[in-house]
Amino acid sequence: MKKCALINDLSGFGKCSLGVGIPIISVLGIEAHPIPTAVLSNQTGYSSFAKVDMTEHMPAFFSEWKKHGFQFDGILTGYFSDERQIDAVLDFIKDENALLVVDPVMGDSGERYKGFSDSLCEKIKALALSADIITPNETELYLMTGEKDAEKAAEMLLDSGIKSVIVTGIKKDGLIGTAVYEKGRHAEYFAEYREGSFSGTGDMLCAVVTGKVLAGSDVFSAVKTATDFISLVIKNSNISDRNDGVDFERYLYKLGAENRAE
Ligand code: PXL
Repeated sequence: MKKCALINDLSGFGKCSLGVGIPIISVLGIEAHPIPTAVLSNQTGYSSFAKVDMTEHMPAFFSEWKKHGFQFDGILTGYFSDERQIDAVLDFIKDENALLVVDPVMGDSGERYKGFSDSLCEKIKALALSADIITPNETELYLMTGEKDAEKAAEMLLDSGIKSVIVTGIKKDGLIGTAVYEKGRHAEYFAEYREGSFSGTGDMLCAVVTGKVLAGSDVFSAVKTATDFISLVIKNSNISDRNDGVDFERYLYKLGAENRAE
């Protein structure tokens, strides 16, 4: 089976990051191998949380993986809380020949997330520039390029060698969508918009895209599957607090059905 390393936080409440990445990658028929960047009682959107930072442990975890000769077809990265975590990842990927998907988690709605310093954002950008696929939202696209026009920003990133730039959370005419830019090809996929933003849906998008691409899809159809899946989940979720996340578990079987082994 194909193997994907998932480098992200583990939040015990507020379905997101590894909590959604592991089941989604698994149901798509790809082995999920997590390394947590942090372990949290609950994600940081709630009014308080407890956190164990994994920065000091990550190099040893990667060394063990190397020592055992574990090899990966894909590597998906998400939330980082410390620049040294990214140094550890950059060191790990230098002799891996894997598809690298980077969700450059830095901010949203025009603002950086709490605790994301200039130097951390620069490191995230450096990692993203070595990726095959990135999944920024519009704020992160701007933070990466300083360019307000999405198409021009995506072009700049493609010129630096990224193969696919997937821009999430684009709102247009009461719809919400995802744009995909590759050299010479561009498409947008829209779905019904439900007011609000919901924890973990960005993490779901990059997990679906990574899993589908590793399973053999092209990036455009992978993004269409991801957009349709998230739209279906949001529409059918009973949400009282946006921090809790969405009810994706009930629809995992749909992703699985597309990839069922005979
Ligand atoms: O993508 C959602 C997410 C993931 N991980 C952590 C978070 C959040 C959202 O706030 O705090 C730690």
